[in-house]
Amino acid sequence: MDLKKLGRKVGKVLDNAGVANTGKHIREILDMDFKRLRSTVTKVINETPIADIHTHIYSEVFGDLLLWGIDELLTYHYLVAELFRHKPDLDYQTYWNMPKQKQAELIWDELFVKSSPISEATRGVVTVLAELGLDVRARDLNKIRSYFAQISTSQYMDKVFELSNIKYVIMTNDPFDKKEQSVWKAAHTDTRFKAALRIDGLLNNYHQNLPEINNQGFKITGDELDSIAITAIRDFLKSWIEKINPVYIATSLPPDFSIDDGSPRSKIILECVLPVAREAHLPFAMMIGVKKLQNPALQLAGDGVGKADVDVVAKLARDFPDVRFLVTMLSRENQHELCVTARKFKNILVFGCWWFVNNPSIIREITAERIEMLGLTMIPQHSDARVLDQLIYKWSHSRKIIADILAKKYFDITQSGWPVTKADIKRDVNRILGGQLLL
Ligand code: HDL
Ligand code: ZN
Repeated sequence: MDLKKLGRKVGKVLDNAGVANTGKHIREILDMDFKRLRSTVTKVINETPIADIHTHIYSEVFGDLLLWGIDELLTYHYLVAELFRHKPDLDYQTYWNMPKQKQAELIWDELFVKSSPISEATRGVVTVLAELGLDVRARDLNKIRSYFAQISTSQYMDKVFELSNIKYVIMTNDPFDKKEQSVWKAAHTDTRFKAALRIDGLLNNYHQNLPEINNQGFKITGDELDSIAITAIRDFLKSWIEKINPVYIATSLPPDFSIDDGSPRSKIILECVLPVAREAHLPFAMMIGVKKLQNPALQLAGDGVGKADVDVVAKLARDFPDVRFLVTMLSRENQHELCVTARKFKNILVFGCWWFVNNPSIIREITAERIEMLGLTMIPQHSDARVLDQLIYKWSHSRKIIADILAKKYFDITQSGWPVTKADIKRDVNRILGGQLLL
């Protein structure tokens, strides 16, 4: 007898025996075939307000650091890279010298009119326009522009947060960015935006940013990382933690990142960042595997990817058991090893499908192996949105994939008779996507 029939029989017997509700419960559970189960998981995921733990968007108070609207969507660096593949004869500097509107028109023409927008980044623009309810059949960019021209920044921000059902986003805040510095002098009150202290400038460009550290009042003379410098850098970090109240401290790191190479980066991580993070009870987020400016002519679009040594993550987690490490890696080849390493160290929290692995085919693979190895102790996704509107598509695309994988995993256990109720699914989804794991 198949499981469903058995479940109905058992349910009836229990009903007749007056065992309150159990029969109904069992029938409800066993009746949840995969389609029903998936639609329940999808509904729960869509209804769960998401904590988006890594983005490059800003609240309104940050002024023109906040990017939004169709021309910003079209000139997103992912699409710039794709434009040059469509127009290899286009000179890089000619493009960079164009006004943004002209850049957007060129990208629209090449990637959306003369070709089908089926790459993940072009598809994303189509998803945004569809979810805004815009008619794109005419493929008329100026008609689309007219929608954005008639809505204010704050109205649009409310709309984007509503459509994408985001609880809050965590920004990427750079202590070396002059524009940001002026903002932090005033109060910053939009609770939909939390801060992250991004210290690439300190770790990956220390000597270049030494003057700025001095300008901010943390006196370091000479290039040596002596005790005075170490103290000054700790104070620099503490002052920014005080100023912006970050959820975590973060940095990106190259594929060849090593912690025992005696470099300024290693010394600053070991003697400044981790002791300050421990004292402030802040996680340290390492985003590992980016080859900065592999093609400098592409500027922001010029970064590449490389396989990194996951042993460095294990060593740091082992040597600093009282510091929490958020880790995401850029190379698809690093994902399985990172999951295994996270099984060895409880202070590693794996998160997101970052950048070049933020594509449906790879999100699917990574999310399945993370659930299989880490269960519900990982954060499956962040958006990495650079343009406000991208919250809509990055989460619409990822929610569908995560719902499908989760449904399959729930279905597997229901097939073995394990009860999975809507309450279970809500609890689990809120845990991995609602920000609980970061608390
Ligand atoms: O270092 C990072 O945070 C990366 O996400 C880069 O900002 C990258 O340019 C990006 O936007 N990736 O999606
Ligand atoms: Zn990012």
